[in-house]
Formats: sequence, C-alpha cells, structure tokens
Amino acid sequence: MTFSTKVKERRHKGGSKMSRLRPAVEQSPHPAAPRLTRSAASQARLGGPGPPKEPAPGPYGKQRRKHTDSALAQDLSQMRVSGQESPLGHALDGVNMRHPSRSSTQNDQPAPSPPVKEGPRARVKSSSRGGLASVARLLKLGRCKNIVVVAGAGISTASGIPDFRTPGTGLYSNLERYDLPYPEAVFNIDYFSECPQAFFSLARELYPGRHRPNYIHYFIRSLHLRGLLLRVYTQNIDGLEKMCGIPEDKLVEAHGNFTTASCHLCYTPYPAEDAKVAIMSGDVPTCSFCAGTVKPDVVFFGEDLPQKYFLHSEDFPKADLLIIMGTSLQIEPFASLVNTVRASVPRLLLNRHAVGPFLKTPLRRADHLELGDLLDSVQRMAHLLGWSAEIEELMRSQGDWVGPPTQSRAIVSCVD
Ligand code: CNA
Repeated sequence: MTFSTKVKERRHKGGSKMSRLRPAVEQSPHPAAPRLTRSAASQARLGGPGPPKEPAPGPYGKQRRKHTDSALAQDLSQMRVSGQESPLGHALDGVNMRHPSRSSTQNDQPAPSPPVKEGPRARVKSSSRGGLASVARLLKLGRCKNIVVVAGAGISTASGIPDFRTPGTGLYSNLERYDLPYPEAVFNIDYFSECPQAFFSLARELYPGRHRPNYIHYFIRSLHLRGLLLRVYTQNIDGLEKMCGIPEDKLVEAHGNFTTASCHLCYTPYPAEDAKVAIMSGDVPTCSFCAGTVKPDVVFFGEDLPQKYFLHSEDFPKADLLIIMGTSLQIEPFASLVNTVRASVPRLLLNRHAVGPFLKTPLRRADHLELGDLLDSVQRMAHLLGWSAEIEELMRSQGDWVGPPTQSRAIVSCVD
C-alpha cells in the first residue's frame, strides 16, 4: 500500500485526526460518533457538571454505566473555550479549541465562563477531612481494590520537570524561554504550524531520557504490584509512569507521548527516533509525503484524545477509590473525569492547592484532601501503609533511589 492510499483510506474512514483538515461543519461524515478533543477548561466548575447520581436499586452495571457515559458526553459537549481570552489578550484559536464536531453556531454560544483558578490557599483545611489517614485506613481495611489514579504535571516536579501553572517555576511563568505569545500556544496546532520551534523547545526538555521517575511514580507502581490499581490516567507526556514500570495496560496517557510521531497535516507516521534526533538538534522534521512538519504524537488542543482514553467509561464507574495527584484540573475533557465516579466513592486529592470539585463547599462526604507538597504527602501515605521499605527497594532496583533525606522528613512529619 502506498502512502497516498493509506492517507486516503484514513480520510475516508473519517479517521479521528482528519477533522483538522476541514472546517468544523463539513468535517465529520459521522457526526454522532463520540469524539473528545483536548481543551483548556473554562467551565466554572462550581457550577459545572455534578457528580453522577447514585444508581437506582438493582445490579450495579449496565444501566449505571450508560447513565454515567451519556451524562459525561453531554457535559463535555458543553465545554468549550472558543473566544476565551488569553492573559495577553489573544483569543484562543476558535477552530482548534472548540469541539470539532460542532457547528460554528453551536460553538458561539453560550459564552464561556472564565477559567477557574486554583482555590485560595486557606479555603479548605486538609485536616478537616482526615486526608491521608482516613484513606490509608480504608486501604488497610481492604476496602479499596479498584483504585483509579488521575495524575498531572505535579507528580513530575520532583523529577525536575516544571509543571504549567506553579507561579515562578511553572512553564507558564517562563514563557520567554519558549518565545510564546500566550501560554496555551505551545499546544495550539495552528501556532505549531507557523512556529514549531516553540513546542520543540519544550519537547527537548520533556523527551524521555532526561528525567527519572520519582517516589510518587513508584508509589503508583506499588499500588499495581499489590493488585489494587485499576488504571492510571495521566495528562503527563514525560513517559515517567512507563519508565518506573507501570505496565501499558494499566496506563492511559491521555495527552499522548513521544513514543510515536507523525505529520501534523496528513498524519503520515514518521519514525519517532528520527523525529527526536531532528528536534534535539534544532532541526524541523518534515513529512516525506506532504512536507508538513512532523511532531511527536502529543495531543494538542483540538486534537482527539487517544482511543485508550475511552476506557474511562468502564473504569470510573468501577472505581472504589480515586486518587487525584498534582493537577490543576484545568484541561478538558480530562478534568471532568473526576466527577464520574459514584458519589459514595472516596476521592483523595493530593495537591498543593484545592482544585476542581474540591473547591466546592461543602465537599462531598467521601472527599478527602491532603494539601501540601505531593512528594511529602505520598511518602507519608506510604509510611502509614507500611510500604516505604518496599518502595525504596523498588527505586533502588531501578537506580532511582536518591537517599534518605526526604524519607526521614516524611516519617518525622508523619509522626507529628
Ligand atoms: P498544571 O496546570 O501545571 O497543574 C499542576 C498542579 O500540580 C498544580 O495544581 C500545582 O499546584 C500542583 N503541583 C505542582 N507541583 C506540586 C508539588 N510538588 N506538590 C503538590 N502539588 C504540586 O498541570 P496539569 O497536569 O494539571 O495540566 C495538564 C497539562 C500539563 C497536560 O496537558 C500536560 O501535557 C502538561 N504538562 C505536562 C508535563 C509533564 O509531562 N511532566 C509538564 C508540564 C506540563
């Protein structure tokens, strides 16, 4: 099969990625097919999608899942950011940020709400909900055997990778390094088309190989080794979950990764290693078929999330504990996933600040927060569970143990 046949075939199938090639109104031959694209959340979460209702009496299963799914799909179709102003006054690109299968009329209303900022630091006290200790108790009692972890850039800051939104250190505070007109431009496909070097500068920092997984990644792996992990849903593109040994089938990299690469225009695959070599040496890899710029298969705004992401419709209704770590829950549709577990399911937020539904007062009865440094919280959690030695051993076996200072600090604060 020639390249051109392959590409035509993909176009013909209405292949998920082909939507970028056409205007929204005429792009999809199958408008009803569920397709989710990445967008910066601007919904007011305080008034956003509520938790799914508890299932009606009867066997937990089909009906429940169906309800959760359709509720989620509906909620997601309402989330959009077209017209949202960036901090520097640029309207975020409507074509790329809106739901691609919707018409422009739909996309023009209602007006988007401003992005929800992270919660005022003192609004919610972690201690008021019991935080770590309560959830550790549930784990020890064997009540949690289908744990879903939702992770963001905060789990990798301890590996030396800056997140987006932390003031001072986050990538958004250091835009001059990437020569970006506004922060989200780094993942805007039109901007990439014009100025690929901005994303490539970021890519050079994030390409697997420069950073190692940290204690938090290994904590997640140890959930898996105990048979407690249903799945990790990560927004990270740094590949550290995989690198620490979490198997592929337990991992959903919702915003893609650097393992594969393709043309951003015609989607013809390109050897990932060749793309890496070009990008690392400051060159622009180009497609041998259409001469478009090649990029690693990291999901940009307006692009479809990987197929694996749709496992969420089975996983979240099954979850008996949700751990949310190191994310500002600002990117949709990922952020809304946390609202799709049953209302009775404990949700533990480990983050520096309250985010998403944890900004609501009162909190859901089963919600727990532990606010503060994530590494510290996770080390204390491991200590409460009696898992510290095993995690250290795991890290040592992969050459990732960096010594006792953080461990002793964790134990001291735990005893306190
Ligand atoms: P974000 O918006 O930057 O939020 C990170 C969250 O983690 C914030 O709430 C921080 O307060 C919190 N946080 C950071 N460090 C710590 C810490 N040490 N202790 C406690 N809390 C901490 O990032 P999100 O993940 O929410 O946004 C999703 C984007 C970021 C995804 O699309 C990623 O592709 C993108 N991103 C990924 C990486 C990576 O792969 N490592 C790095 C930077 C950005």
